[in-house]
Amino acid sequence: MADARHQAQSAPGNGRIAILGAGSLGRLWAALLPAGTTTFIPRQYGSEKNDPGLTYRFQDRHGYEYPISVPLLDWSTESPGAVIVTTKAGDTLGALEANLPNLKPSVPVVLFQNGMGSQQAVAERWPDRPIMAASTTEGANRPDARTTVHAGEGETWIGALTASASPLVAGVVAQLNASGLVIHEEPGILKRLWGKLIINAGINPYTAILDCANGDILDAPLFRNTVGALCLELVSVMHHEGLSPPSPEEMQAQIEAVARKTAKNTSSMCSDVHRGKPTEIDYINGYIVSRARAHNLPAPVNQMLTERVKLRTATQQETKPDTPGAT
Ligand code: KPL
Repeated sequence: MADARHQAQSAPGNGRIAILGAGSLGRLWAALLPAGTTTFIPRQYGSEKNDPGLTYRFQDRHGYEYPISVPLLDWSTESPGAVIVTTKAGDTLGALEANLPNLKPSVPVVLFQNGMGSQQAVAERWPDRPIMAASTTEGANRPDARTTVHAGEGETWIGALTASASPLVAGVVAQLNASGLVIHEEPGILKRLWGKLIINAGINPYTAILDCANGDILDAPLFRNTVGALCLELVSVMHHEGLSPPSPEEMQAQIEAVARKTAKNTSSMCSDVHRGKPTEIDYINGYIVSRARAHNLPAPVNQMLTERVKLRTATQQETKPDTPGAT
């Protein structure tokens, strides 16, 4: 069944939205924004290079499945109105280095990366560009290479990381609202990103190490024996970063509540390990370790989780050298 939004071609006023990163989240936005208003930015050296566009099947929240076709951006003939970046945290800086020279300096760039550190690196690299960060709880996955599923309804918050982005946030939110998703302007985006970082730091590494669904960590001795100390480390780092963290008990309750609510989900990190892909551990627990070091604080639990996830990735890559997968 075709979605009504895709029947009507809407003409964007000030350029289409270009999406950098054709993984689950990038495909979710491309499927839900009105047809004709998005393009994918082609990879520099990819199989997509000479393709006219990207075609896949999309399953919406009601279980309806329909085909989506999104053209590839041709930088020589088109100037996008905004860029949304849905690459993995570790790929973001390189992907932007390759593409930003083509983009007008006044065009907003919205970063959708998990964890922390990649957003700051981009804002520091291009301080004069309008750079924004987004935090989202929308869930999407790709059960196979041709299908993208909108797996969980959530909300998205967008806020400015650089000064020139501040006056443009409302316009970007209005543009993305055409997706039908719930999107908010967020003046305190860093606090929001830290909120998500806490959840990811408290769930993702455990699922990757234990090779289990989110809910299964709750009774695992590794989680039970270390989550209290993990929260103490997080609280201490957040204090030193000038943020107002919740109490360690509240933080643990938040982590456990999300693990319970998403009990059957496979976390993004567990799924990366399965597919033999690099994880985002350096931008989650690894980021906490580096901020702890900067403040001369100990972070042994975050350190242990970071090392164990890296070990899992290395072992998996040895046993599964040719895992096919998504971007
Ligand atoms: O955001 C997530 C992830 O998988 O990265 C959680 C909250 C753990 C849900 O799966």
